[in-house]
Formats: sequence, structure tokens, C-alpha cells
Amino acid sequence: KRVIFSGIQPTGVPHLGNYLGALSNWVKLQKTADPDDTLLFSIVGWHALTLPQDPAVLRSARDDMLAVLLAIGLDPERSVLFHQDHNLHHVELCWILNCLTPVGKLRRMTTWKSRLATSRNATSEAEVDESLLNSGLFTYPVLQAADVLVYRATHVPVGEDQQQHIELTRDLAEIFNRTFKGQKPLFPLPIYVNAPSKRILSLRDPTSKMSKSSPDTASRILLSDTASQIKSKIRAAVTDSIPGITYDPISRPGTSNLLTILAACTGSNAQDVAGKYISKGHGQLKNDVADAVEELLKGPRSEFERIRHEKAFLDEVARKGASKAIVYSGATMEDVKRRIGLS
Ligand code: AQP
Repeated sequence: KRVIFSGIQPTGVPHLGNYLGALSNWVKLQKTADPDDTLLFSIVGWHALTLPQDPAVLRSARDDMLAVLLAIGLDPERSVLFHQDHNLHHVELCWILNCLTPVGKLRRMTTWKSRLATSRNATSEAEVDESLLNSGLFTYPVLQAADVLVYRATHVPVGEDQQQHIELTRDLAEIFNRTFKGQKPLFPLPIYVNAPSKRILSLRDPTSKMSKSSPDTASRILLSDTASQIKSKIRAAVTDSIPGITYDPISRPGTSNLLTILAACTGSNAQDVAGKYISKGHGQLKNDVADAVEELLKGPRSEFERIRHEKAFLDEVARKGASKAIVYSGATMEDVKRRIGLS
């Protein structure tokens, strides 16, 4: 019996990277899960606070994110869909784990560096001034570990960029199990479930990942983008001037990114896709990528536009989801508190 948990920040409408790297996998898992498996998908508002947010924008981004999850096909009767900030057990366990986390382990996490670099529009992570780092951004991997462990999740489907956080989560579960021994270990060691497609890169700077917080809006394709917006962003994507198309992520990151996107949209492999374009040019590749992305996104986009204005329905889904989530996490927290001596 698996417990599958994942989360997404309400920092804007998700982009193609979020969709291919994480969200589409959640829908697939919902379809293929055993009836005994528990699926929990959370909109992680507390994580969003690690970078400055406009309260009004955050409020509507939260609703929009829930609308997106429903629009892509997550079923609130099958999967527990909820806002992280509706379940205080996450922060309670986070504090307990913080008290077990060596600072050296957090220093080795690279995600906060790139998140800070992106938000500051720095050209490299080295350029980032550490004095600008708030402690929430530094310790958010611990909150992420709490998000997973509070449900005693066994499987975590996230993008490649989050893999090191799952390693940290496993480390913290082990530290807790070792420090507070019981008849059996309290936390299972969760497994990272990779999406079939790797990380999707920025269309403007293919050395960094596609991101919601990048100031350059042409760097990402949103799930709400129209066919013409998709076309113009793909046309403007940075590639290279080497003739012919080959898949070479190191020396041709922009071209390879387009091949990765096309392969992911059509359910094939980037090397195989490249083989079909060997004697073709970037113009042809870009047209085909734009068509494939439009084909993939048009269904979710129209569902999203329909659901996003149904505020009462969204509130009801969120309320029901949170009450289910609290039942699962409540059982874990009783055990945790008993073991640490705070029950
Ligand atoms: N470019 C990407 N390619 C593949 N997967 C990606 N993910 C994010 N970017 C890519 C995966 O999407 C899930 C949700 O991400 P998140 O919103 O929780 O935070 P993030 O990883 O920090 O994503 P963003 O889009 O870059 O958001 P901001 O800009 O707000 O930080 C995760 O599973 C992630 O791996």
C-alpha cells in the first residue's frame, strides 16, 4: 500500500515544466494507483512565502492553482487536494524536524541558491548575496520533509530539481527513527518518483530551468497561454546557429530543450525525435513544437478557464480536502509527540 504525496507552490499559473515534470505525472499516478493507495496533492502556500509575495496576488494564485489541479484531471473524490496552510500539522512537524537538522546539510542544498538567484535576476548563483537570504528560504527543505513525512508518504513524484530534497527527507526520517526508537521505525523512507520527462529549461536562457518566478515572462509557457502566445514564445526561443538538428544537451541546450519538449508532448524520446529532424531546420522544429504544445494544453486550458471562476466550488473542494488530510496527519502527530515526550 503506497502513500503518494506531492506539492506545488501557488506562485503563478503552472508552466510547461511544472506540467511535464510533475503535474502530468500526478494525473498518471491517479489513473494507475491501486485502490488501496492514498494520494495527496497539496498547494504549498507556506513555501511561497520564502520569496516576497503580494498578498492579493497570492490569494488569487492559490485559487487558480486549485483550479489547475482540477482542470488537468485530478479528481477530488480519489485524490486528497488541499491547501497546505489549512493543516497546521505541517508546521508542527517542521519545527520538530528543524531541531534535528544539521545546518551543514541545508548548506549543501542548491535549490535555495537558484531560487534566490532567479528572484534577484542574477546571472549566476555565485553572484547571489547570502545576506539577502531569509531563514525561511534556507530551511524550506525541512518544511518540505515535514509535508511528506506528516502523511508517512512512501512515494513522492516531483521534478528532477527536487531530488536532493527527497534525499534530505529520507535522512531526516532516518535521524528521527534512530533518535526516537519505538517498536518499529515511525517514518518510512520515501522514494523519489521521477516523471518520464526531465527538467524543462527556460526558453530565453537554456542554462537555467523554466520557472514561475523568472521576471522574463517569455521564458515560460503557461498552462493558460493561448495558441498564439505559445507560438510566439516558441518562435522566440533561444537556440543556436549550428545547421541541422541534433540532441546534445551540453553544447546545444536550447535546441535540445525543444526536442525534450516535443518528445514529452508526443510520448517519445528526445534522441528518436532528433533523428527525424537531422536534415531540417530550427523553423520546422519550432513550428512542430508549438503545435504539439498547443495540442497538449488546449484541453486543460479550457477546463481551467471554466473552473477558475467557480469560487464556491473551489472553496468546498479545499475544505473537504483539508479535513481528510488532517485525519491522516493527526494520526502521525500523535505518534510523533508520544515518542518525543510532548504528548
Ligand atoms: N523546469 C522544470 N522542469 C521540470 N519540472 C519542474 N518543476 C518545476 N520547474 C520544473 C517541478 O514542478 C513541481 C512544482 O514546483 P514548485 O511550484 O513547487 O516549485 P519550483 O520547483 O520552485 O518551481 P518553479 O516553477 O520554478 O516555481 P518558483 O519559480 O515559484 O520557484 C516540482 O515537482 C518541481 O520539481
